[in-house]
Amino acid sequence: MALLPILCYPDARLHTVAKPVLAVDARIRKLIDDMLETMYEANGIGLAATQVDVHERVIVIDVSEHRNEPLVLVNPEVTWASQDQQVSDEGCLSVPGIYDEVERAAAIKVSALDGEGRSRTIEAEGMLAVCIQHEMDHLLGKVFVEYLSPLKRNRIKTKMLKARRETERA
Ligand code: K1U
Ligand code: ZN
Repeated sequence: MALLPILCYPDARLHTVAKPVLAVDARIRKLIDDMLETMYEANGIGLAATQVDVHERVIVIDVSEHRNEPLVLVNPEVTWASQDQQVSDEGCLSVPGIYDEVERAAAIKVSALDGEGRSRTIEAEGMLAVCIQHEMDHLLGKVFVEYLSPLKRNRIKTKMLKARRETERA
């Protein structure tokens, strides 16, 4: 397994639309293993392939208390979303240190392949529903800060660029 570098906002590569996975083969299984290791090491509850600069439809999630229930979704598609919305605080490993409220469907049904290429259907609500929608946005090239006002987004962009310059100087 290997730790993968995570792209940081603002980075044009985060806006790439991911392509469907054609086969869950050894290459994709290695990507999944590396993404899980990277997510756990970063203390995240999810990670999309886009964030590690791989533009294929793969996400990994673990919202369990003991961090021992990995969920792998390959080629995920939302088949149903509730009319009910919920507002939650979101963060993103690609936008470190920034948390803000986003409104999303409260419950969803998703079809996907698992890490072995088997079809499965997931019914999600609460944090799992939030996380799946956040990660699926990444696969469409969308970062959660795009739900915020242009003023907030520009402040975040400026803060991230300043932090990047300071890291480069150190
Ligand atoms: O970068 C990512 O896509 C992972 C992201 C997932 C996520 C967190 C919160 C709401 C929606 C999606 C994270 O794991 S950020 C770090 C984190 O563990 C966290 C942050 C805020 C609330 C809960 C967890
Ligand atoms: Zn994210």
